[in-house]
Amino acid sequence: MELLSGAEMVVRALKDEGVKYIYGYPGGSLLHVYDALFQQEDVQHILVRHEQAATHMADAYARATGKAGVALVTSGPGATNAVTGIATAFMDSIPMVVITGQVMSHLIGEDAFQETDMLGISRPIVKHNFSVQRPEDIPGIVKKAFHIAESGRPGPVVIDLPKDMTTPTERYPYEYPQHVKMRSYTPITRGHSGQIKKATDLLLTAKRPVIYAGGGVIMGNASNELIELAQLLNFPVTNTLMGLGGYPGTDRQFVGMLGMHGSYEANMAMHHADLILAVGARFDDRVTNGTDKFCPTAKIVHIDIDPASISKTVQADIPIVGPAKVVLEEMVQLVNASQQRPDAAALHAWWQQIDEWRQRHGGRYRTDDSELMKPQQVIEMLSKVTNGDAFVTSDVGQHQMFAAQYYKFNKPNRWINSGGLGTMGFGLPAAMGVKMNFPDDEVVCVTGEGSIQMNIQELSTCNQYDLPVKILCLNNQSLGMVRQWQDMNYESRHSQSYMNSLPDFVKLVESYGHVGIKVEKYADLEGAMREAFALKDRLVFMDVAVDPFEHVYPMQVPRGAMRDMWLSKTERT
Ligand SMILES: Cc1ncc(C[n+]2csc(CCOP(=O)(O)OP(=O)(O)O)c2C)c(N)n1
Repeated sequence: MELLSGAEMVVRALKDEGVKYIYGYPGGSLLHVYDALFQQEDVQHILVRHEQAATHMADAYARATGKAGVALVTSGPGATNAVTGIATAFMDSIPMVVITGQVMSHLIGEDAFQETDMLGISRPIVKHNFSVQRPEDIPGIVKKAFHIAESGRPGPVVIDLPKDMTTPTERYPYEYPQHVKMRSYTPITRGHSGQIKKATDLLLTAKRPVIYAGGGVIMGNASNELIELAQLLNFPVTNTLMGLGGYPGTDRQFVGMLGMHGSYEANMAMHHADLILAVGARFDDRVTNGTDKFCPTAKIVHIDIDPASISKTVQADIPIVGPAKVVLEEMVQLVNASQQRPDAAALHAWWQQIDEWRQRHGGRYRTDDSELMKPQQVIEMLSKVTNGDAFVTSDVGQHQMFAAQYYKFNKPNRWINSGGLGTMGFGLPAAMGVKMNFPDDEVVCVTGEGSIQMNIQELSTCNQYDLPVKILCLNNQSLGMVRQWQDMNYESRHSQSYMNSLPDFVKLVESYGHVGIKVEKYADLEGAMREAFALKDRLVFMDVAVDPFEHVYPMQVPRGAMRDMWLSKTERT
């Protein structure tokens, strides 16, 4: 058997796991590992400019592919800089393996230089964490880390690696395990047949059904099965922010996103439904609004791979624990085998009602006579110029909601945003992580001038590795989403939400070696965007001035029912 040092084992195990890129930043506790990386070419290391970006790159790779991304950060400040990225992945159930350097084992607990208790810090924001205590355990731990991260309900796994576990002069037999055996961890592989049958019977008697599908459909690779079932039954489908693309955004049966900034028709349909089929969605507070008023007439079927998600905030009438793909497949078979179909007249009336709601609001916004562009117009143009085919990452704020509402995602894994934690600074590194792995696809980061400045240093990484992403900055010169809440709840007292002293973004990106375009008039927008996308090999930053007073609507009234919404600055349901 081959003899390798702990440092070499880390790198070899990643290679044997099929990892091509890892994202990271070196430091004292990882020097042996970095030396091992230097001496091989199979695993390529991407040097970011801040560890947070490394985690977001790994995370976005996972969101686009379903496979765990890998980040490598040093002990102490390197590891704490990665915490936001780990929490971001955790909140959205994203598979990721983060290797954190640690001080020598004998120094742990002594407040050694750059010592941080990463097991303790990361415990509430990881699916699992490991501390390496014997170098010979490294291959098994790496194998388990990937298995845990990617199986069941996915999530981030931290491997804390004391420096003395990687000493180059100490060598041990290396063999990468083929299989994982963990008695205490056996993720479920199929749903309970009796429950699936009961749920399917209920679907076949529904008169006002809605399918509410979340990020679990995307990460569970269940989009095709969702489409098949929805189309077989002619049921309306709404997606959560995390589920967009799980059902085609341009299909007639799609009623838009639901929740706080969901479409009028999606929220109205939810409120009036008699049956809700929730798939890979967790009834979070940004979806349900006041849970005591949530969907008062609906029976709820809830499919989720994580039993802890079921009946956590809203009681399910028929819970089904299992992988979305397998459960939906079984439902499709049962529907196909059944003679029964939902009452056609009732379903027709339901669709008429939904179409009426659609016409009433249908994602409208006002353009006025001024030359100021509306952010919605900019996203609609992006959708047109990229044919709805791009990978779109986003930061957090109004621009994120406009992108979710107005970009029509027809494919899963293409809308990449931080839904659960809402991490400003996610968008650019996420776009980089996707572009690195999908070099022939268009990758656009929709951002705001607030968010982009949280990881703008990564423009340097983009230069080093030739990552020609496009950045679309909806520049409203303010922390728009904060300002909107201040308008709506604090009589427009705009406490600390104006962004003064903004850089000249065009000059800034030029200084990093990229191209900047400023757009101030709608008449110039399409030309500018087409020019940006024509520059295939260049990173282009589009600094687009948009109406600073625009709000995102609909917006649910706090603690109300799904149907309680503001539809504009002056209209309420
Ligand atoms: C790291 C972080 N800090 C603070 C917030 C709170 N927050 C949410 S949206 C927002 C404003 C974002 O401003 P900008 O990026 O300019 O986007 P806009 O809303 O103007 O489109 C803030 C401060 C956050 N989500 N993340």
